[in-house]
Amino acid sequence: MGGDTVLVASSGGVMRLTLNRPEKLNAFTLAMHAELRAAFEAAAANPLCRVIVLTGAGRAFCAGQDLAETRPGMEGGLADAGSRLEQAYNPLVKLITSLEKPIVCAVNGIAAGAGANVAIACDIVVAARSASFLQAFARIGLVPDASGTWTLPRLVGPARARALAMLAEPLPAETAEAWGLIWKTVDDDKLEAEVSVLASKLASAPTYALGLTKRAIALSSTNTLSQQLDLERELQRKAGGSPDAAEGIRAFLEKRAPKFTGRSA
Ligand code: T3D
Repeated sequence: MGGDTVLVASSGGVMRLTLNRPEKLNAFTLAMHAELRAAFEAAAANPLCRVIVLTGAGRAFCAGQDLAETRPGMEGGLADAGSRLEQAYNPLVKLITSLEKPIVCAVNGIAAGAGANVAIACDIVVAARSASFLQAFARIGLVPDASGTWTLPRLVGPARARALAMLAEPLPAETAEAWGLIWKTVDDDKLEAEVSVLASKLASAPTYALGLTKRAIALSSTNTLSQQLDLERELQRKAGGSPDAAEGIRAFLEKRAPKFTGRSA
């Protein structure tokens, strides 16, 4: 699995996906989208995979859409920029946000355009201190996509979302952390080690319960409190019936560390 533009490596329950066009700052092409989707689908289907780490090769995380592939014709603008969203970005974001396993994004350098928005669509975002997040769209006459107009205001509030999108200035990783856009910032030379510790921890966590947790948090954006309470009741029924819940509670009572399998039954 994987290909030239997305490297895939699996070990100890962790599937690591590396965007691999470093000479073009890992800008997305349709070929890269196809490889990335296939890798996420494989991660979803493989019970041995309990956490996915997404990162970039070289000095950048991802510079968004490859503008050489987008290239407008001589006359007017793009023929149909919406079709690329329909074909590539929207399915990718839906896959990431509906995949019921934790996805960690290790932002190793600049994340621009759709690259920034794919990063913040992941569950836990850890960035190198030198990284930044750039809503580059206004610089080229486009609107934020890859769920940016949905995710940004929810994470940082509408005032900051509007300024980030309209001014298209890079947001340093530390500010992104302070504003709640990402989980945390670490020193550049510690990124790999910190993400590896985090991924190992998640790989031995109760994966089924984490997946249901992800579902509940996603649905909270449209549910009323009453609907959310009903949802929690249903999901707790499912989680409570899993072998990991029995193991977690037994381990607590026996004063030992739990050994979770990640399975639903
Ligand atoms: O239909 C549709 O396409 C709609 C979909 C839209 C989704 C989007 O993501 S739109 C937003 C697209 N992304 C951008 O506008 C960002 C473009 N890149 C930049 O602004 C800058 O590269 C950065 C600020 C990210 C980094 O700047 P810097 O100075 O560190 O690097 P650089 O020199 O600009 O880039 C290094 C190389 O990567 C360079 O190639 P070269 O000249 O050495 O051969 C550059 O052209 C290439 N590169 C960087 N970003 C892209 C890219 N090539 C193609 N597409 C890119 N997005």
